Amino acid sequence: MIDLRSDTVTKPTKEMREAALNARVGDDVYGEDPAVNELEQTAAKLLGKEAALFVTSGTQGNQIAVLTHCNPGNEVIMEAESHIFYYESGAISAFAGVQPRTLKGIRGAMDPLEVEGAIREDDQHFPETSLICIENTHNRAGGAIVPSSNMKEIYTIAQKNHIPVHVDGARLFNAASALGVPLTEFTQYCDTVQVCLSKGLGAPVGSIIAGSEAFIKKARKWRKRLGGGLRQAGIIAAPGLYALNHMRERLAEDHKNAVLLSEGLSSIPSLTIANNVDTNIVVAEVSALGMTSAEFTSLLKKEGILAVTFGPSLVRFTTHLDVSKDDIEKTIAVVRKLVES
Ligand code: TLP
Repeated sequence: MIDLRSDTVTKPTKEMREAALNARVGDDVYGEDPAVNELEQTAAKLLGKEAALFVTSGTQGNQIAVLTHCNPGNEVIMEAESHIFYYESGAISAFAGVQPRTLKGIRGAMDPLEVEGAIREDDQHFPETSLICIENTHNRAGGAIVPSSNMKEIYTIAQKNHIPVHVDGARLFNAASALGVPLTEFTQYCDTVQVCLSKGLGAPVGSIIAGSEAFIKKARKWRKRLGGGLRQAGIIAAPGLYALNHMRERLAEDHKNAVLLSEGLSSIPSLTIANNVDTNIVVAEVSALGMTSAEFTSLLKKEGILAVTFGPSLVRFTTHLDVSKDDIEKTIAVVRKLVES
C-alpha cells in the first residue's frame, strides 16, 4: 500500500525506536522525566518561547491552549475551516464552553481588518473575545503557508486589544522548511503555539505547546485535569526529541514529492489540482471524472493507494517520510491508468 492519507501514518524509524529503548525516564508528573524535560527545553528554545509542555496530541494541545486562555462564554476568532473548528469534534465548545467566531480566509489567511472588525466591543450583549487562533500551515487550504506578514498584522491588532494569539502549528515545521526560515519567523507573532511531532517529523506520538512560563504553568494544570499527565513519558518523548532534532531537514523531500505529484496528476485529463502546493499536501478535484471523491478513493484503494476525501469532489494526498519518489511516480501511473480506463 502507498499510504497518502496523512503524514500522521508514518512508522517510527529505527533511530526513534532506539531512542525509546534507551530513554532515561522518570515520573513526569513529578517533573522527573529527563527525556520529557529535554524535549520541552529544546522545543521552547526552537520556538522562541520561555517554556513548553509535552502533550499527547495536536488536538489535546489546541484544547489545552483554548482552556488556558479562555473562560466559558468567551468567543474565539478563527478561520472558518481551521482544524480547531472543523476537525476537533466541537471540543472547544464542549470543554472550554467558548463559542467560535469563524472568518473565511484566503489560502488559510484571515483578513486582518476582518479580524479587527470581529473583536467584540465591551457591551453586556456580547461575549468577550478572548483568543484569536491562526493555523499554519493551513490543512484545509491544502497545506498553505500563512505568511508571517499576515500573522504580524493580526498580532499587532490583537496586542492593541489585549487579546492573545494562539497558533495551531501542527505543520509549522513544513512552513519553516519550505521558506528556509526559522520557526521564530512565525512564532514571534503569537503568544502560544502548538506543534505536532507526529506529522511531518514522523514521531509516533506527541505535540508541544509553548508560551510564557506563566501560561505553561496554567496549561500543565489543564493537562492534568484532562488526564494528560503521563508518568514515564520519556518512552514517547525520546523519539519525539529525535524527530525534532533530526527530521526537520528532510521535509524538503516531502515538498518536492508533493510538487511532483501535483504536476503528474494535473497532466491527467479531467483531473485538476485545487490548491497551490506550498508544502506536503495536494488536493485533487475529481468531479470532471463523473464520480465522487468517495468513489475515487475506493477505486484507488483497490489499486493499493490510500488517499482521503476532502469534500464531495475533493481528494487529499499528503506526502511524508514513508513515501518515496518512486511511490509518487507509481501513484501517478496508477491514477492515469484508472482515469483512462
Ligand atoms: N490533522 C489530521 C486530521 O485530524 C484531519 C490530518 O490527517 O491532517 N491541527 C492541524 C492543522 C491538523 O492537521 C491536525 C491533524 C491537528 C491539529 C490534530 O492533531 P492530532 O491528530 O495529533 O490530534
